[in-house]
Amino acid sequence: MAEKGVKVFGMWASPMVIRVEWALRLKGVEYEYVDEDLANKSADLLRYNPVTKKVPVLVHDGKPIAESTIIVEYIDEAWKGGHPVMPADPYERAQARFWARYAEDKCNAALYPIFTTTGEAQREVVREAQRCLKTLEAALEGRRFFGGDAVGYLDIVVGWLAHWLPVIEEVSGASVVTDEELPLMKAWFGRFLAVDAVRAALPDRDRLLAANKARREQLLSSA
Ligand SMILES: N[C@@H](CCC(=O)N[C@@H](CS)C(=O)NCC(=O)O)C(=O)O
Repeated sequence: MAEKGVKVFGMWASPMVIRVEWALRLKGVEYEYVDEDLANKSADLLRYNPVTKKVPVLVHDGKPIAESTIIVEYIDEAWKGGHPVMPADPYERAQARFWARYAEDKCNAALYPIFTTTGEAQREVVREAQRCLKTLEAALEGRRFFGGDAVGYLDIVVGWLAHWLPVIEEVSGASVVTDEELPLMKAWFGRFLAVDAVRAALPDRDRLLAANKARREQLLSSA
């Protein structure tokens, strides 16, 4: 008989895994969290996600689903009641997916090099990342959240920025999301992190800071 219940295979410092936890918490779904050592993946993870072998994986009544954004959409459809994640209107839904794709493809790619650069090279990378986030910020115009009056799909997809980016800024000495350059995004960081379901799943900041510091030192020394 298939295993019942909801399990999340994750890694505590992953900005992708937290999307799944946020969606489940917003829906009020109870789940078991399994933290993976990505250097030594469990047999369960490899069995549930033999294709990419990555986290997050959601296992619902024994059935596995991979890819964080796909999992978030699945959660919204599987638990229709409670907090709506996807916009009800098809056009709004398409817009949310468009911006999520833009953030994943363009902004994440623009942000990553901040972590691995220093000096003038880093300043140029920061300017490019700010241009990208400025474009994304347009989706916040006149709204409390990307989802409107409440947290929605796009908030969940880009929400990691609110907790992880200040850590990356501190570790790398760069300033990206400032009141001067990205005022709407900066204000949204505060509003998003104040939501109970969001706050409850955040990894400890000091632990995240230490892990990112060690990672940057390792990347810089092997460059
Ligand atoms: N596009 C995937 C990315 C997932 C991903 O990159 N997961 C990382 C942790 S943040 C991972 O499992 N890395 C281990 C590996 O690549 O083997 C998603 O959104 O779920």
